[in-house]
Amino acid sequence: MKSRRQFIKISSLSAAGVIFGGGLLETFADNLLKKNQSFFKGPYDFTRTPTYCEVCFWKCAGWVHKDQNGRIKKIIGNDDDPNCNGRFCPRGTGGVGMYFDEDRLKTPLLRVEENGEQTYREASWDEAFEFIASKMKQIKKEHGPECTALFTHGSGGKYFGKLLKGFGSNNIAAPSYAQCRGPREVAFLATYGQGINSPENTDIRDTKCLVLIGSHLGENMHNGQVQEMSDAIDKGATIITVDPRFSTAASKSKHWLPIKPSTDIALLLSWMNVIINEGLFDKEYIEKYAFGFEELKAHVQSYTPEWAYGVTTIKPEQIRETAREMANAAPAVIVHPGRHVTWYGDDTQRLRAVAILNALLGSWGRRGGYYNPEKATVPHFKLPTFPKPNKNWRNAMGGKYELADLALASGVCDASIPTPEFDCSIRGWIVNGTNLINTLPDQQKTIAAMNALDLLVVVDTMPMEITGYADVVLPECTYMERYDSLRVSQGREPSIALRMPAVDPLYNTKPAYWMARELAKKLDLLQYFPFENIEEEIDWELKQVGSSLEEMQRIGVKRMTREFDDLYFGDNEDVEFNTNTGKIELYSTALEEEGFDPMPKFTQHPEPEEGFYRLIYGRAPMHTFSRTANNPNLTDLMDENTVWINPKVAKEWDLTNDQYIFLENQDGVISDFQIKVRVTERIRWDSVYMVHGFGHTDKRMTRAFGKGISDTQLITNVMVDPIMGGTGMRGNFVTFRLDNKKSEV
Ligand SMILES: Nc1nc2c(c(=O)[nH]1)N[C@H]1C(S)=C(S)[C@@H](COP(=O)(O)OP(=O)(O)OC[C@H]3O[C@@H](n4cnc5c(=O)[nH]c(N)nc54)[C@H](O)[C@@H]3O)O[C@H]1N2
Ligand SMILES: Nc1nc2c(c(=O)[nH]1)N[C@H]1C(S)=C(S)[C@@H](COP(=O)(O)OP(=O)(O)OC[C@H]3O[C@@H](n4cnc5c(=O)[nH]c(N)nc54)[C@H](O)[C@@H]3O)O[C@H]1N2
Ligand code: SF4
Ligand SMILES: [Mo]
Repeated sequence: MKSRRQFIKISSLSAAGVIFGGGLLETFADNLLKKNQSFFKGPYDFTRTPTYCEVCFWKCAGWVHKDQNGRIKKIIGNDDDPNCNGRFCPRGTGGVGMYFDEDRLKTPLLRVEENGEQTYREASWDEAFEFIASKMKQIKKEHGPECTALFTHGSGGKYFGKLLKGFGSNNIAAPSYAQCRGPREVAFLATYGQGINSPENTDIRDTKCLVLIGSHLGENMHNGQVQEMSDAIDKGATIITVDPRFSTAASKSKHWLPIKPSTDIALLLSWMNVIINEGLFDKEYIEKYAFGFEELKAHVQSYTPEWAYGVTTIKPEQIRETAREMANAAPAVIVHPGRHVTWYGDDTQRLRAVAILNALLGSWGRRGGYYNPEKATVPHFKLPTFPKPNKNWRNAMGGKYELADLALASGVCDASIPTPEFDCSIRGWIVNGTNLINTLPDQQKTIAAMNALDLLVVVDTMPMEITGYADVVLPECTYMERYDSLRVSQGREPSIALRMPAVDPLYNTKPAYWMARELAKKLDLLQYFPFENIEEEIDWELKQVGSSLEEMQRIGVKRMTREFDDLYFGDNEDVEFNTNTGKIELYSTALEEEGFDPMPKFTQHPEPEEGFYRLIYGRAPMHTFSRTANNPNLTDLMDENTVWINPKVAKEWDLTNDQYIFLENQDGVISDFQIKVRVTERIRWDSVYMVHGFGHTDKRMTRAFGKGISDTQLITNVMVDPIMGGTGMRGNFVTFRLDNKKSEV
């Protein structure tokens, strides 16, 4: 028998720091040393310096360790950090590979034409900034400052955001909203008047029953959650996993419900049916806190387990048994809200169903359910008021997506494509730390938008696909080589963490803060960057909360005490929810006002035609999206994705393990590269599965180029959520091409 601990590889794989610290790193370090003699000089004589991880957005705080020569050896977790409890996940441990990656961007690049061909030439920082500033001024003059936009996913977004707001635009979007958790935030806001945010306020540590709908914790390596799930399992919690694939989480579950993809709302509604009709809901809680129970009760009557069986393929007994299991554990039960929830376009309604189910079980505000998080208040230095933009991307949306509480990356992209109906004329993009080509679905649309631009600036650390479309490429140094703004996390208790450079930046790379400030100088916007450098700004902020840069350099993480004693609701406590009715809205008045269903309904989605299979995707424990695909340490652990195919299907197609094939989608798009077949019972016969982030097309990434295939390339059908504009990406179907695609072209 495998020990349950084996699944959560965080603690054991952290020791992999030692493995990385051996041969591979050493070779890289020595090669670098030969090429770049100054690389371990610098003012930092600490042998360990604090940082927080930038490999994913859990932002674990840790220590970068160096040897006596000042060479980076490893990164390990900071014991005081509530996000990681001293343990990094494999990606965080392997993060040092981002620093050592010899394919990194090394110097600013400018697009030029040579002999009628477009190419890049190396440029000085001043030349690059001069070019950007003059283009931005031109856009401002011809179209208005609002015709610029920022796409960002990562620390630098704060500084470029300030620059853009100062310039006069609020088109600032991150893919972590409309391509990720947006529908969840809107659904929980509509229900509880409060979003989930990050890190999620799920009290997994103390739960007795955790229901995972798609959320593939264990492959989704969001650190604190995975650790808590492991602890909960050790304490005997029941795990129920709903997934068409036998995920790692499913393998640790008492119940695996291999649902037919796209039918989750049916299951959720029938669970409500059982819980209400069998009287298993939390009567006092519903009476005291909820609005619209009678309407909900009437609404779910037709959604019986027998009905749901026909839709979901999950047996009625299993639906009843799992519903009872949840109610037994209540209120210490979590129907997990998920994170990447943009699946089928009705995602806000699916997440509403999740939120309502939690309310019936009385888990919101209860130990083992959802706790009330707190965040430290760290004041920012008061800046002059930003100019008020006269328009933004929303003007191109014709009044749609009013309930989106953040900008849509896909919306800004759409608003950049001139159309006869509406020319929003966004003409300039700054793209910081997001590989839009692999991040936004419908690549052709992204490319069309970029082709219409007058200016495309890309700030990145690696020569990712997106850099190949830029007019100017600005190479950022990695997170181990820079300061960034303080990490101010929400949690059971508030905490702040510092990131400081462990070493000087390699090559001619610079931090985003410096870039934004230099650009501000050229655009006469220095009033928004009153501090000469980021250290001064951080020190000022820290002093407002009784700490200092000097203290944080020593401790890395500061845990604060909660201001309010309201982690959970008190017994029978009166609670005012931030909704129209002041109650938990089982029946949403806000959705009704906007013309949407006040309670979630099931709608049937298209199914694959004969010979096609639904394309579903997810994460691997050792990679983050496409950002780690060239990381020497992590490619060592996994260097390509595979396509999971059910044995029944493999037999029909005569496919065998490890065979390489092309995939073709419903719109005739054929993958650029081939993918290795993995025949496995762990996937339903109507779907195929792959890990997102592979199939890179830029040759400058020598380890990632041509390895595996890109799910994004095959996502041409986008199911847009009418409520908030999220881009549902799981309505795509693929078939197999066993021929050699190239010989046909
Ligand atoms: N290692 C690693 N961890 C990560 C990340 C990473 O890149 N690498 N990224 C982080 C980020 S930003 C996010 S948003 C999260 C995403 O991670 P989650 O929010 O946990 O995952 P999802 O993308 O919702 O779900 C992927 C799972 O959904 C299943 N699935 C597919 N279709 C359906 C369906 O119709 N119904 C059901 N019930 N299940 C279905 C797939 O089989 C797969 O197991 O992961 C985070 N953690
Ligand atoms: N097809 C498909 N699309 C998806 C998803 C999916 O599963 N499948 N997942 C969605 C989700 S949940 C999310 S959150 C988004 C994630 O979307 P992104 O965050 O855009 O994902 P990445 O592909 O990792 O792109 C990150 C980029 O940042 C660069 N980078 C890394 N470190 C730094 C740094 O320190 N500074 C700078 N300036 N750049 C840096 C990397 O080199 C890379 O180009 O994608 C969404 N899109
Ligand atoms: S979960 Fe892993 S990759 Fe994400 S921040 Fe933490 S250590 Fe880094
Ligand atoms: Mo995400």
